[in-house]
Amino acid sequence: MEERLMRKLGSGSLEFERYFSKKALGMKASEIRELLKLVESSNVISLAGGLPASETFPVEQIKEITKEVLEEHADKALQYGTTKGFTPLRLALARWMEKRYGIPTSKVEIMMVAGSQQALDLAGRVFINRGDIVVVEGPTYLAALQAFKYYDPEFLSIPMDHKGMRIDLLEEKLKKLKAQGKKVKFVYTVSTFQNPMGVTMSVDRRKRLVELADEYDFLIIEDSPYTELRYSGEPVPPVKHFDDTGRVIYLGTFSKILAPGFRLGWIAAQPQFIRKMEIAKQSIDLCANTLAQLIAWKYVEDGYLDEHIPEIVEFYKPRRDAMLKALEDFMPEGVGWTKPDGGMFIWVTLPEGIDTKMMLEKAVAKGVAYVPGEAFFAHRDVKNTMRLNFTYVPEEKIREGVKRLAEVIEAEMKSLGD
Ligand code: PMP
Ligand code: G9A
Repeated sequence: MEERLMRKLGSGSLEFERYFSKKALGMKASEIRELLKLVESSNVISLAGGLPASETFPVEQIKEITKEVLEEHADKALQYGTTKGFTPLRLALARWMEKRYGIPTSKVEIMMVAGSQQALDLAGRVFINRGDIVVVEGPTYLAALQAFKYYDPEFLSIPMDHKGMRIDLLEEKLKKLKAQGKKVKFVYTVSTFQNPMGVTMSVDRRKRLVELADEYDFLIIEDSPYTELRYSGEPVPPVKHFDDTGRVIYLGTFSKILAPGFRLGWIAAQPQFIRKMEIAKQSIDLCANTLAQLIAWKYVEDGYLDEHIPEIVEFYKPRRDAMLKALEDFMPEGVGWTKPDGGMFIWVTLPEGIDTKMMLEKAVAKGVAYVPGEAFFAHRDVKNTMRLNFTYVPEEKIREGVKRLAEVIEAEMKSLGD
């Protein structure tokens, strides 16, 4: 038996590649997901994956709510549901959008999805024709690039600074494109505590982006998983708050305010957009996990979410501070980094000439991992940056991890100078 299994798992006699579609052959693995495999199985301090701390998962509340849901609503919680999602949850989220972000929202504008990652794929499906111009931040969330890429857009990457996407540069590009008779299909932005940089788009830029969308006729996909994780500074309204025409498609998720294992997120958008994405979702998974939806409904409706957010913030703030302090204490001259008011990431820029992808192996050998910045750029044309996560490991480990990393960087800088 064993022998047969080994034969099947081994290279065997099939030439597997020739069975794949052209699309499948073009798919590339996510660097983050691959790195997760590596650090799961070793003693490396991982500053790589964007994982929430498991200590923040509200286990007791989840137990309590699950019991209640199963005792009182098992018929719905264990049954198939509509593709758009469980109506009382959609209603609760519509109220949440209004109360929290000042965005008047009706339940017909909300659809539940299997994490905002699924929403990114749905956006690709319903909006992107081959060759359409999709604007992304440079750098941007790499799994958004992965999701959109499947639909063959042409990426236009707009540089970032500490106030988010350079909207002035976007405007220049839009003018040029218009002169060539071309249009942008949508702009994708992680507007608040961006992944990977941690920066937040300023209010002025948010307003201008919406004005430009009206003027140049494009959509905006605002992906906002980190908005509630603010450790300092004043809240900033979502881009969608400034949208009167329905051009902004807002993506929310329970991954960072409840637990990512629920695989539950939502899309808030014009009913016409929701309807098309609903049809696209039908063939993918029929509906989002209903048990998860009913638990999330109680979690929002009964006020647990409001109570839990300040607890998460209190838990992560010292971790953010510990990373900033360690960077300050250990990094050599010539290394720069962002100073985020929230979220999960800090972005580090090394001197030109250092290739962080090449350096990763040395860092892992010294017991620390990060995500090389290259994969966050649509055209993979920037080599000297990296993303560090500060939510997953405790303060002492963050400090030790940054110390190890600083040593690796210092050695790399020396060898570059030699
Ligand atoms: N968008 C961004 C910007 C993210 O950082 C993440 C998760 N790291 C996602 C989407 C996907 O999140 P989920 O599917 O868990 O909601
Ligand atoms: O792929 C995951 O596990 C989600 C994390 C995303 C990230 O690290 O940006």
